[in-house]
Amino acid sequence: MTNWNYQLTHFVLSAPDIRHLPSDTGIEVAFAGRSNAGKSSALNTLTNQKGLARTSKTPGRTQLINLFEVAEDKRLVDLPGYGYAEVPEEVKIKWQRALGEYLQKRNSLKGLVVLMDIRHPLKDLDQQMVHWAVASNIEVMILLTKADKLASGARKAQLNMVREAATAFGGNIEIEAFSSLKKIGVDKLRQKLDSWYNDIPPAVEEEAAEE
Ligand SMILES: Nc1nc2c(ncn2[C@@H]2O[C@H](COP(=O)(O)OP(=O)(O)O)[C@@H](O)[C@H]2O)c(=O)[nH]1
Ligand SMILES: [Mg+2]
Repeated sequence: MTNWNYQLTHFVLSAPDIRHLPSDTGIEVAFAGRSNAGKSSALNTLTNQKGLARTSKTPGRTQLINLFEVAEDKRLVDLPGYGYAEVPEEVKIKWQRALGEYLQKRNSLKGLVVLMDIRHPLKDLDQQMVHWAVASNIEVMILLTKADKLASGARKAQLNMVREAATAFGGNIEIEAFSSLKKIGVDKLRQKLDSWYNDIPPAVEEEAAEE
């Protein structure tokens, strides 16, 4: 199995919508989450590049789809954050539809990383994203971001709670605590991306052993 060098990731283009993405070949992994969930920070941490994906203290600023290349035909996609209160309802609905279409129709989309603030996980739109992905046979990893904001006991409790709740989605979803600030969960994320880019099928969940 190749261990991809995420440090070599470079920006390719920004697209106003999914129709403007480049050709649908190779393997694509998308990052999704509410505005301010820590998506851009996670991409910067993953790639060890401070300014690769812009981070902002003002939520909702990035309305473009940003596309990056890890290696030839291995892409990362930073989707616009959802759930930003000040975006007009009409725009929100349009974007949600486009997002659903992207998940359903993009052949190269292999995996979806859904980022949620560990203190406020599994909001409606987070759940919808995971549902869509599982229904479209796209593998999902959930990162509970800003894990540094919780003490280790509370962090584990949240992690267990979300792992328990996520069984309802089906589809063998890996869920990890993550912090860009404290570099928690970065190796887990890299391993998951490696497995997706190497096109390795997920481990089959074993039925409860007899003995
Ligand atoms: N404490 C802490 N703050 C973070 C972390 N990751 C991101 N943030 C902060 O959360 C805010 C939003 O981060 P950003 O990456 O721009 O979120 P995005 O909107 O999902 O791309 C910024 O103020 C970041 O500094 C983290 O791991 N720990
Ligand atoms: Mg961002």
